[in-house]
Amino acid sequence: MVNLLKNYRKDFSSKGYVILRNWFDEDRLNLFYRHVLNITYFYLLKIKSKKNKLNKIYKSNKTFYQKYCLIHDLYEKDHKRVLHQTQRLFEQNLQAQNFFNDEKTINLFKNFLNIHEDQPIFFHGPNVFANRPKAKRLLYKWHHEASYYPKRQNFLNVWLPIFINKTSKNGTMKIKESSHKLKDIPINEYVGYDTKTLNGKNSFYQKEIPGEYVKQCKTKIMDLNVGDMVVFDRRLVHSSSINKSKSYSFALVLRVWEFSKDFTLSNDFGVTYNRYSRSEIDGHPEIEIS
Ligand SMILES: O=C(O)CCC(=O)C(=O)O
Ligand SMILES: [Fe+2]
Repeated sequence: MVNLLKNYRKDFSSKGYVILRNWFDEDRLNLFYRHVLNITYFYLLKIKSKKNKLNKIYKSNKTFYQKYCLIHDLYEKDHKRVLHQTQRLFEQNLQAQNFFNDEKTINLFKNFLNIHEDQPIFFHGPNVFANRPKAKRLLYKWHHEASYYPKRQNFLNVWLPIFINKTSKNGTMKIKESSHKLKDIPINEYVGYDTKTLNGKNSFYQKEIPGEYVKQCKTKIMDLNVGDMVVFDRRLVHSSSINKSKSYSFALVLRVWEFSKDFTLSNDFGVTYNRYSRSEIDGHPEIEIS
């Protein structure tokens, strides 16, 4: 294990990411799926008008994956925001966080963070990232996590497929190999994915790194099976991709952080320099500069 860890660390520093194959077993994943479904079910039960349909799905003999997809279909049209809230609930749930809580995984995280085993680490997440067939509204352009958490100098991104494997067809994440070593890359801020979704109410806030600044880095498609996980550097550039298949795909995302390198005493992982309101951001997805 010690030698293996050394090799992982080497890859992590040179390429900015490491893929850990078969890291989680089936029992652990199934237990986690049960928590995901239960948290989602009991939360959405509060919406009266959909209660009967929700109960029918929950009590059916379908798989966790099928039920979770049907639930998404049921709330996607009229209750986008509530659905999104459920995906952010897991970060406040002990059983969901426990998915990552074993000695092997914690040691790996501390090793990648380059800290002593006694030094504490913290979880920001996990959250579920849903990739709905053909939907662009909730996809991320090229970006790195460092710009979303500007005061945090030492943290990891963890990403893994849940329920079904991620492939180039069903909307997986793409990364730019070794892009964590790039310096002075510009960031374009706006809300939406393209001109059609620009300023869309329920769209993501983009801190896009324009593609031309990372074109020299090799693009790697995260073709990962359920049970695999990728851990990547906070500066590694990555993006979503469109789900061209007919079924949903889902990822579980987590940030693992520690505070020893940060010039802040805030206990808020997401503390920023300034808070602008979204309407004051003068960005646009189609800015071109010469
Ligand atoms: O899964 C995706 O499409 C993007 C996820 C992402 O940006 C992240 O985990 O930081
Ligand atoms: Fe990201």
